[in-house]
Amino acid sequence: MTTEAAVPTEPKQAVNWSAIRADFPILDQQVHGQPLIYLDNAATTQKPRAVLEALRHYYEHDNANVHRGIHELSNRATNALEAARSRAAQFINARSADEIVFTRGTTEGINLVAQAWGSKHVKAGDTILLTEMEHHSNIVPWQLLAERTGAQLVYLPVTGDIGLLDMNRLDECLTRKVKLFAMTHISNSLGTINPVVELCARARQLGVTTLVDAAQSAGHRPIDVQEIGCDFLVLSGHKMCGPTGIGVLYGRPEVLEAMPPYQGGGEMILNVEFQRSTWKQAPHRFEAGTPDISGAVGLHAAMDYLEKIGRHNIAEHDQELGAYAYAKLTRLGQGIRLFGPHIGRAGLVSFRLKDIHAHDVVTVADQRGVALRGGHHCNQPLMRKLGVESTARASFFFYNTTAEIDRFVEVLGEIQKFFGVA
Ligand code: C6P
Repeated sequence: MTTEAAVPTEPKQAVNWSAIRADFPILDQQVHGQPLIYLDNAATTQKPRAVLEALRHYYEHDNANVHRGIHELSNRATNALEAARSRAAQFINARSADEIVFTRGTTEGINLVAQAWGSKHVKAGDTILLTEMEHHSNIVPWQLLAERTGAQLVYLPVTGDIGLLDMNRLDECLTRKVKLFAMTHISNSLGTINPVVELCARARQLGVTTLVDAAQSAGHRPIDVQEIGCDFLVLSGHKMCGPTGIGVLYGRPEVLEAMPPYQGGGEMILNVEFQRSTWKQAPHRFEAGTPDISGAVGLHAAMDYLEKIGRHNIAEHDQELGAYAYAKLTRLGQGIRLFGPHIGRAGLVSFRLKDIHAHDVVTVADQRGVALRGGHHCNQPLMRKLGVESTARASFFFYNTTAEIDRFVEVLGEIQKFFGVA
């Protein structure tokens, strides 16, 4: 089994998806005189009113700096930040709020681990194992660490066009020399859902530390760090209905507590003298300076919102939209090349329309109101492996509809005709 397409089952509830769509004011507009069809959700998702209102309420009533004052507003702001931390712990089934570090997003979470954990545990001759489908955020920080320490990077291969991890090569790559195995949960270019439970279990058997990049999964399916069995997990709030600038790093408490600080400054210290300082315990040790308090408040509201819809429902709907789009796109015939697995895929589809540049596809689609993304999607090594420099990508969220997908496919048909590649 190479994908984890199945989502843990729960009693099915009927969800009124069109009522939910109405929670997102930005979707109700025209772009270039056409109704907006927003299919760039892997880059960032739109925000429901509940999140916008939480941000507004915070700034209208509670705004102050945290952990510093003993005045009422400062206490409220501190409580709001710590309530968001507890909410995040619950959202990913961490055992305690102390396992949650607020970051700017997935990228900063990985950099934090590469610097703080990596500088202590990785040395010359060690190996860091990644997969060939990693985002640059889960490659470059490890390259920087490898340059500093003399460690080596090894990549678990992806199988050609199908875009699954080649599990037959796992034993060869996951050896006792590996210090850390960092893997994406869902590929932002292929839509592959990786078997992170199995990968983490295999790593654990060898005492290898694991990091799961949940940037593309946290808003789309239930996440349970205890079930996954990872040491670290990172996510971005803005990809799951929350504001930009806030994210979460989960760390197993023993692992976090043994890590030196990431950045120095206010908030993370116990005592400072002219020549040396002592640090607070995790997670505060890793949060130097004023945190993104309003971001945490918005993320709290986003998590509540997603939970209210039900993440099992979201996951199911996501996969239905992905499968629907994939099936419709295959009908475009020889003129289209689709990337990633045929079945068990997440709600995004990458493709190329023969030799038409992805940016041309995206530009023409935009003129028709359809927001896509084109480029290497911060997956340059993967693109090279696939033999392309870029793809166009449509990525869905629960507020998208099959009617929007129909229109998107129709627009691609028009583009094919226009460029004569049908
Ligand atoms: N992908 C896209 O695909 P930040 O920018 O820190 O919020 O997230 C970085 C990141 C890390 N891992 C994966 C798997 C990702 O998909 C992303 C962000 C966006 O459009 C931007 S390239």
